[in-house]
Amino acid sequence: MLPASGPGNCGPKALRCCPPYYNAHEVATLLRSVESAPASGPNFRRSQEVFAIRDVLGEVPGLWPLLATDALRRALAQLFPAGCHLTKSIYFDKPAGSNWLVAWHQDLMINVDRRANLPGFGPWTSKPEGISVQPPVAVLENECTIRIHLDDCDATNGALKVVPGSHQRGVVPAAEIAGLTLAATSCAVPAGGAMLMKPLLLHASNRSTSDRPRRVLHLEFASVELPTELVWRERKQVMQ
Ligand SMILES: O=C(O)CCC(=O)C(=O)O
Repeated sequence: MLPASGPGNCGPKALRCCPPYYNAHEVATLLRSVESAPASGPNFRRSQEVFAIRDVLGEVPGLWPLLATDALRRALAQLFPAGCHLTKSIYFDKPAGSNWLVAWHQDLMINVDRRANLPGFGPWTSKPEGISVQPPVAVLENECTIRIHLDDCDATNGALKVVPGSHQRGVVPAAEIAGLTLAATSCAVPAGGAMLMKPLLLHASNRSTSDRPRRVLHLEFASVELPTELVWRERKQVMQ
């Protein structure tokens, strides 16, 4: 893992773990807001092992004003000095003792409003919650994910494991992934802390062996625009 740095000092690396962005009161308020979600519809996935809300900012409109603190805005201004937009938001609750594990992967798909025949875009998927596509690698290289942790998180309750530097390899062929994961490291983050990573960073997470939950708000941001034929389905302009 790279050395810790403050939100005003997050450089253009694949991964940074920063001191808390949100204090205990703010974390409790964020959790109450998420818990107010209606919990039904195609964006909700609930089982014993995981509770996930896709497009959580759309499902819980009161969440963004709580998230958009000075600390988050400073971090975004450092990452995207010319401004940016949010492109995806997901809430993940990995409950205590959960058997949910996530295999090694890169985040290659973006959510869009329609299909379009565009060079460099594909494969496409259509799910009940909407259409997704793998864009050209330049789009993925531009994006940055901020994962806001709402519980103390370590290797026992599903901290992300990552392969440092793997974001610089473009789209990694499936056959090469296992060899690269020998260099993996686990990213512990305190409640209220944020983990910043590039979507092309290889990552995975283990089952929980802990009696503590691991709740995370996963937010993706970009400064590039898509071709005029396509719109990011969850696009939200970020005012800095
Ligand atoms: O939160 C996790 O454990 C994994 C989620 C993930 O890998 C993803 O959203 O791409």
